[in-house]
Amino acid sequence: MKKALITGVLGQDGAYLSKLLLDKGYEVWGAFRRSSSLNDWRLRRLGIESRIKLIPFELLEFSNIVRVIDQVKPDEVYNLAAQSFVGVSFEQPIFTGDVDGMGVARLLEAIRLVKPEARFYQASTSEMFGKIQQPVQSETTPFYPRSPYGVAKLYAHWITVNYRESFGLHTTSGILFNHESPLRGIEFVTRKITSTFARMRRGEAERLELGNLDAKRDWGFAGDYVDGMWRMLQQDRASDYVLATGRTETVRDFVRLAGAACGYDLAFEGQGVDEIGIDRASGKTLVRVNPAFFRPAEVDLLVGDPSKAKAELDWSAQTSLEDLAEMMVKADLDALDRGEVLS
Ligand code: NDP
Ligand code: GDR
Repeated sequence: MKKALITGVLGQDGAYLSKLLLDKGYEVWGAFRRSSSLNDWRLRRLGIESRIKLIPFELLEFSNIVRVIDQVKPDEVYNLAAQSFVGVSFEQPIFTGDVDGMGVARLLEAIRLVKPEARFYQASTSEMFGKIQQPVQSETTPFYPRSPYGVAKLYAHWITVNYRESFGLHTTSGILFNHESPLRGIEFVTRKITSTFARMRRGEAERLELGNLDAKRDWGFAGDYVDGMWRMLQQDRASDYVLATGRTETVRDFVRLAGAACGYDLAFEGQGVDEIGIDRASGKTLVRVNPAFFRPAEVDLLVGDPSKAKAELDWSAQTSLEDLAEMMVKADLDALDRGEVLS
């Protein structure tokens, strides 16, 4: 039985990857950041909380990382832990750099010292492309990150490549474009949109306030993307791969799709901070722009080219954006109907 160590196991991807690996017969060790209460709602939602061996883990603490690697002796390590919110990284750049950048050096160094034959996956991101150098981004596109998060992740990407080239470790950097699901954190734009529309439908919210509606993202379903992570670590030779759908839409488009999935037919009027979204049936203004949600620097357009992953991993995204929006809205409505507070 193979042993996998998943850091960030209580996050969106950690939950889906745990389920995938358990279904494949792995022994799954879930490394989580200790807090006053265990926030394992995602594992419970997937019904897998009792099948994972949870182990406290902190990317800031080298001694803890060494002990965890020594105790688990994993065959595969998936490093999904991070301060993953781009907006927050502008307010917490040093912390973000320490966790998302140096944390990866700590983890790689611990693996090199204690279990160098373990295979390693690093959760890299399309945010590393940032200010667009090429209209479609692939593994060979130059990087130009636009946030402290993107900068920290770029360090993590290169240290992952460097440990492969310097020490012969089996290290892989998965450059993943945005992927969403009903388990997405509620501050990220897709889930903020679906959860707010669901709460509106149930009379719990009046309005959806957003920042930049023009940003374009390549959004896929997280359940598809964790399968790509696993496929990367099954390759004899480690390499780096983009996972993406190849389709890009604006935040406004996603608002329209999620609104439709919730029974709202939205028309947009006005421009910039004065733009509003009106429900055609009721005439009510449901969506407003709030400048507080704009970022100091924005990534305007992301669209990935997943052809290397298709050719070498036989991986492709399986879920359309329409289906994804519908799945997320439905899950939020169902959770409200069960009396849950959305988180
Ligand atoms: P989440 O934010 O849902 O999960 C990240 C997890 O990391 C959280 O459980 C968090 O713990 C944990 N964590 C944060 N800081 C530390 C720390 N110092 N030590 C240990 N654990 C820590 O992210 P996702 O699941 O969405 O993403 C997984 C990874 O993939 C992240 O690294 C993200 O940056 C990257 N990524 C995500 C993409 C996406 O679209 N989802 C796209 C590309 C890359 P806590 O619950 O305590 O906060
Ligand atoms: P992103 O995701 O920054 O791409 O990072 P997010 O959903 O936060 O933003 C996407 C785009 O939407 C715009 N936007 C808003 N964003 C949020 N969160 N809230 C708003 O109200 C809002 N209004 C408009 C943003 O400006 C942005 O352009 C995600 C994270 O999962 C990262 O960890 C990951 O690396 C990347 O995806 C790929």
